[in-house]
Amino acid sequence: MAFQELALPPEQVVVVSGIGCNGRFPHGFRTYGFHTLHGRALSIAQGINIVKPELSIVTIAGDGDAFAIGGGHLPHAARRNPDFIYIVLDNGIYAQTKGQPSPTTPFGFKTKSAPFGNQEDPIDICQLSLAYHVSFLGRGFSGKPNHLAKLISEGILNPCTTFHDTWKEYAAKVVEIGPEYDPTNYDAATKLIGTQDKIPIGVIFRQNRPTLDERIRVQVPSKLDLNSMLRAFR
Ligand SMILES: Cc1ncc(C[n+]2csc(CCOP(=O)(O)OP(=O)(O)O)c2C)c(N)n1
Repeated sequence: MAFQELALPPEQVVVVSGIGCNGRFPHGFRTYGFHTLHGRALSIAQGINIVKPELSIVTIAGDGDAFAIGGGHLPHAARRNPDFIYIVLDNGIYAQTKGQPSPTTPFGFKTKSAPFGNQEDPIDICQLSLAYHVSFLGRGFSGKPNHLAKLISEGILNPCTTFHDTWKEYAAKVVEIGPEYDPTNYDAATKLIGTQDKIPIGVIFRQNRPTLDERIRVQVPSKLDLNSMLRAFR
């Protein structure tokens, strides 16, 4: 729906994923796709963005892929501000490997590998992303597909109910962020994310700053002739 809304032709899109159930994502689109290594989608996507800045890149990760094995990549990607969307399908579990606790699994949640309940506290991935100063942050819910399609450039609550059934809880707590909210206000975004009893969905934070591609092409001294160096790869 998002691709259609943006009228993006398939040959101008590349979907990049790591490993996990979510990693199958590139296989579901008639676009270019790159099903990469566990936790490494951001690295591959940044490389594609530098060499082929004209492509629209959609990068996909699960909560485990993005915040466990791949957790060291987000702060550095955030400070480079590459020009692509990073969608985290947060089902609060390692689903592909059949239900081990992930970084977003609640304390005490029982799984086959944690029969006495998960003994680790979860992290708030929106709070963490905001602390890393991502230039755009949003949250959607797959129970509201039209809203989600508009928010495709955001972190997503995407319940996978097979090993951790979050659907009922999310459906009861989700509220759409109203028009009075100013997503350019960092302090307001921090406060909104701290909301305990509800799950606000929509654009949480937005900031305009130069992208990785703009930085290296515009700000690197022209004598390095970066564009012709990169053209060698095309
Ligand atoms: C280097 C490496 N370590 C571990 C694994 C095993 N593994 C495959 S998927 C996965 C976790 C997936 O969880 P998540 O990223 O939350 O995605 P989901 O399957 O829930 O969509 C793990 C640990 C792997 N494939 N590669």
